[in-house]
Amino acid sequence: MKKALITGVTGQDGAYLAEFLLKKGYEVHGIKRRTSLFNTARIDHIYEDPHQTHRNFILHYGDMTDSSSLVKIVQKVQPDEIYNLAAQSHVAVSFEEPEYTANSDALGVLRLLEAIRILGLEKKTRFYQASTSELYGMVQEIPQKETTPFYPRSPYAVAKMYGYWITVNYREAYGMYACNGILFNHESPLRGETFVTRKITRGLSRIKVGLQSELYLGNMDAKRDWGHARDYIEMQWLMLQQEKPQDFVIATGVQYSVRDFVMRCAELLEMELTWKGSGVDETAVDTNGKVVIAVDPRYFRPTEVETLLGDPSKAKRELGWTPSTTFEELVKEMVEADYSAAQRDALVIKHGYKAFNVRET
Ligand code: NDP
Ligand code: GDR
Repeated sequence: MKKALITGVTGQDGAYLAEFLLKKGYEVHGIKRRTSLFNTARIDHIYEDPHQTHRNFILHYGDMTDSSSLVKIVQKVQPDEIYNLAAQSHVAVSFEEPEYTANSDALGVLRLLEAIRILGLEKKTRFYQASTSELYGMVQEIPQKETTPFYPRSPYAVAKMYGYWITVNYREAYGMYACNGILFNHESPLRGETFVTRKITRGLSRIKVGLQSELYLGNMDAKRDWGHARDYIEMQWLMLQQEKPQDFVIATGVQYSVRDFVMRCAELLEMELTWKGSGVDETAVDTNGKVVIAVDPRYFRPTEVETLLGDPSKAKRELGWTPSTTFEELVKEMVEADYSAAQRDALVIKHGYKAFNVRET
């Protein structure tokens, strides 16, 4: 039975990947942080009671900023594969917490690679690094592929650039099977509520059922290449099953703006929106003239990534991979999940109970 260790197992991708690997027959180990409230909502459905004698899904406390915890876990698990998904993954937050972001997203990668090396597992343990399209930042070529030069535009992207190169360096220096997946944005109903897609599907759903009055957004014209997380985690696994380690761009090759995402979502919720004004004064109003969406400059970033479009032809050619979920299907799945949650919250409130998940993002 193969053993996999996933850092960031409580996150969007970690949850999908853990479920996927369990189905493939792996013994799956995950690293979770100590938090003051439960942080395992995304993996509760696959959780196994630690009092059982045999388990295929095992969680360990650890942190990317703490070498000793990482070394101990890698030593104990002796994994065949490590998927390094843990990161402070919010680009805007990285401007607020640049040092912590560098510690977890850059040095964290080094700590894990060193754990493999110190324990003499270079020939046994294969390593996947969650790299990102944010590396392209101020784009130097359209579409972006594996050979496109990087130009990071945030503390997050700069930290991830270190993670990318240290992975390449350990592959070349120590012959480790280590590779980067350069993944473009991927979303799902499990996406964190403060990323723009989920913020829109959740916010408009709550407005539709009367739980919220307005939704505030930042740059409406940013363009992204959005895929479904479920499709992308399969690629993370595939990358570790090849003869030789290589880096791959994973994307759909199709681009939409934040505004396109809003309009598709509104259409599904049967909300008719009209845009008014421009720049920081831009709003979207409903058929009664009531403001539903307003631009709030607090969501602008000091340096923005305006446009990203990936070229996944290497992954198609060499791994036989094509994404199976279209943009339309992605938005629909996310809207259905958030609309149903909003309806549930509205019902609970109507019957005199306080819904627990009412905070605006
Ligand atoms: P999430 O933000 O949903 O999950 C991040 C995970 O990392 C969570 O489990 C989080 O724990 C954990 N984590 C954060 N900091 C630490 C730390 N210091 N020590 C241990 N664990 C930590 O991200 P995604 O699932 O969306 O993304 C997975 C990875 O892929 C990330 O590295 C991200 O940067 C990268 N990526 C994501 C893309 C996307 O579009 N989703 C695209 C390209 C790259 P907790 O639950 O406790 O917060
Ligand atoms: P991104 O995702 O920065 O691409 O990073 P996010 O959804 O945060 O932003 C996408 C674009 O939307 C614009 N935007 C807003 N963003 C947020 N979060 N909130 C808003 O209100 C808002 N309004 C407009 C942003 O300015 C941006 O242009 C994600 C993360 O998952 C990273 O970890 C990952 O590496 C990259 O995708 C690929």
